[in-house]
Amino acid sequence: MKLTTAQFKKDFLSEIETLYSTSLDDTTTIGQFIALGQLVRRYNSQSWTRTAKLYREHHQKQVYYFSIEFLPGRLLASNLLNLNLLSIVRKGLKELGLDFETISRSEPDPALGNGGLGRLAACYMDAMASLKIAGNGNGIRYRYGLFKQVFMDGYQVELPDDWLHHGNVWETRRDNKSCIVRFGGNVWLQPQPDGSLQAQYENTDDVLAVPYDVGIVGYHNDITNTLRLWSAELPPSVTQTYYSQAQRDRISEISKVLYPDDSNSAGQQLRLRQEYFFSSAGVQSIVRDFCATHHGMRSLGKKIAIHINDTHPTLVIPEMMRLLMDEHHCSWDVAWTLTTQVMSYTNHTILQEALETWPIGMFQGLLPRIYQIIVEIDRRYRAQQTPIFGKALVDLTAPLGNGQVRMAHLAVIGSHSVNGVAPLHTELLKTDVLRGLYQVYPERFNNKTNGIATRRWVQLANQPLSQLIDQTIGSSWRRQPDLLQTLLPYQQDDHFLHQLAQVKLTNKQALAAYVQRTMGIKLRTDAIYDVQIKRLHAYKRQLLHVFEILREYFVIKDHPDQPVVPRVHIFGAKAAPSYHYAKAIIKLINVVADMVNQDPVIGDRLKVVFIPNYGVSIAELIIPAADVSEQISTASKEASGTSNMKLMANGALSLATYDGANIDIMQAAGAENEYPFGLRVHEVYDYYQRGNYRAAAFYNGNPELKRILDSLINGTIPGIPTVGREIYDSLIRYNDEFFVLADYQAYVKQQQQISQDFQDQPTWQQRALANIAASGHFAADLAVARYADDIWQVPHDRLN
Ligand code: GPK
Repeated sequence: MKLTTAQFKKDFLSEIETLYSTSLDDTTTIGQFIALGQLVRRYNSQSWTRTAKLYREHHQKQVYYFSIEFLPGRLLASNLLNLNLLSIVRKGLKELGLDFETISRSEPDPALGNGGLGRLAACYMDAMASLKIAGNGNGIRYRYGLFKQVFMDGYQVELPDDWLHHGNVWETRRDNKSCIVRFGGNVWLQPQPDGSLQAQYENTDDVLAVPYDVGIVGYHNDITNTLRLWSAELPPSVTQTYYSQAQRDRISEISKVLYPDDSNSAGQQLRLRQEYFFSSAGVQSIVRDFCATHHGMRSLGKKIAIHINDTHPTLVIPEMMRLLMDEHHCSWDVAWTLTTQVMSYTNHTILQEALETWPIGMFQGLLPRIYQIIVEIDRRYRAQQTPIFGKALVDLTAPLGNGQVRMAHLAVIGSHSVNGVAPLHTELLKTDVLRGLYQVYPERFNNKTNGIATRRWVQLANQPLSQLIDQTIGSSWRRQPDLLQTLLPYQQDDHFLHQLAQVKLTNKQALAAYVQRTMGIKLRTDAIYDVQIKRLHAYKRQLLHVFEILREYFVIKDHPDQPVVPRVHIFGAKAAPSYHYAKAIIKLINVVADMVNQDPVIGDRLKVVFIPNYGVSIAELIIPAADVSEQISTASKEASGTSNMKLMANGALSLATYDGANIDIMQAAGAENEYPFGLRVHEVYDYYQRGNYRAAAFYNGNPELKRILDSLINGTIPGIPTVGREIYDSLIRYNDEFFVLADYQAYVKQQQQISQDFQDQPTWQQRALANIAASGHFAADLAVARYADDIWQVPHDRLN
């Protein structure tokens, strides 16, 4: 939009005046943020209204992305970037004596997700708007986000994340779009005079779902899509006063907190209530909107696409069936055809414990009508497929089995498309996790490799790099990230490589300043910044990284006078509060960090920083400063990874196993520009099949490794008698489930290679550039365009 600096200043001051009835110098930073947010909303309000109208008038097919997690990050800067107002606002504020970055940092970062899955959903929202796809998000407005992490005595402590304390400037409550979601009670089918059956309910627990809409601004295209987040409230009723406190609590609990357990199927009833709550409210509002503009249901499949992001929203399938049959009087067959036309599903993990199942007893009690529908889906599936595939396979793959409702099976059976998130992952879905269903529906399976919002992760997070790229190849890459390829010839340009090194230095200085200010640790900026940022999970093997730190520590202690290439090891990770082992590793990292950081012999040659409360905003600070990207999961376990893509786009070289999208990064940027190592998937599977993995053999066969492991239990690392023993036992006594010891030697070899290679800065920067240049490959815009073409069948802008 068009705006002068003078106009902006005038508008901003008047916003302050309207909101606070006082002058600018009498406001707080958060107050200034809220005023600025309101103003940006006002600037964008026509676009939001117009977008909705445009889609309606053109009868554009709508995509609804259902996700129990969204991690949008702070929105002020990204909205301004997309509205093309960032530099005007920055300049205007400066003229008013204010600093944009300071104001921006006061914005709460909504932690409505755990990790990769939730951030992916947010990157895709941004991409849909930027591609002019009529894309809507559908999720939960958690009153409290993922816990705030602090360390006390090195242990993780969880504090509530009161992100709505000052309200949320970006949201609009829409009471007129509320709907009722029913739980529990009794249900029966009542024959009607016309012979049809009508579902009757009694004694249900009703919850009012109220939507809060957040505008998602497209990049320089005057499009604003909607992310709809549902909040659970008491239904309006004359008898409202008779709700007992217990009933009130049960209702408000539904949208109170995000489940902090990621990659783990939480068995709790509340989780199932959350899942049905946002699935039902979302589908009801979709069908209501659809009916307002269409006659009958016939064209539903052509006008609506519903995407199921992991299994949590799978109940959209029986819920759509319920609405079509019970409220719109479709036959089963018509309803089923429409439902499967509309639905598509993405799987994000092969970990068994993350595949959701619900005990039938609990499910039936909580969702009796939905359960009836699932029973019928199950019955028909068995009747149809048994003659073709036999009873054994059908038992294995049906929606109901072993006394459980199996969400992944229901999602595959009720969708027309099932995708994994990297080629290897999709292959493992076909051959392992969902192989039975792949036999039944081979045509449904496809791959959609994950992507990242380059706008946030490069343009906003790394402005020094973005400016250098602009100066070098012009600014078209900002719309078409694949143009980053044209940077590759600058591998031969010494001046450019020098500037690239300067950019990295600037970013390291910014991170070092943050670490100094918040943790009191002083970091050298000429060290290798070796970064591992992701959820704390055994399969992601932060432990392997700790072993490398201990190895480096012992090298210096043994040979204090020998020169070493300085390193800074940086961690960011939250552990699920109930994940005992992950919390033990957090304690270990913190203890090792103290031991190393305080040792005068070590000095500034080796530092370890575990930055607390990792999330989107801290990632934006760490990623641009990274030299080395640790992507060291056990081969087969990381479905894709997305921090690997963000780090490469910022010029970090991957130290990576042959897992998930690491493989694709190596292909795109050239393996010679990364540090691959470790077991391949087939070797991991061979160990499983043969049962011949012996962790102790690696321990006994490698004195260096033995010394490291022994240091966990012999007092070398002080203050971890229990934690150290527990970790030691997991490796030796319980035979190292994730093959940490098997990969140790190959990992260390690459780490040593890194120390050597880093000293040749021109060559290192050439390789960093190869990564940046190849990163366009992983732009979310491209990934979403593939979803649009292959799965949702919706039109979109071309990226040129
Ligand atoms: C996968 F199953 C899950 C989950 O519950 N949470 C989550 O963040 C991640 N994921 C995968 O672990 C990553 O490999 C992947 O890149 C990400 O989802 C997005 O697909």
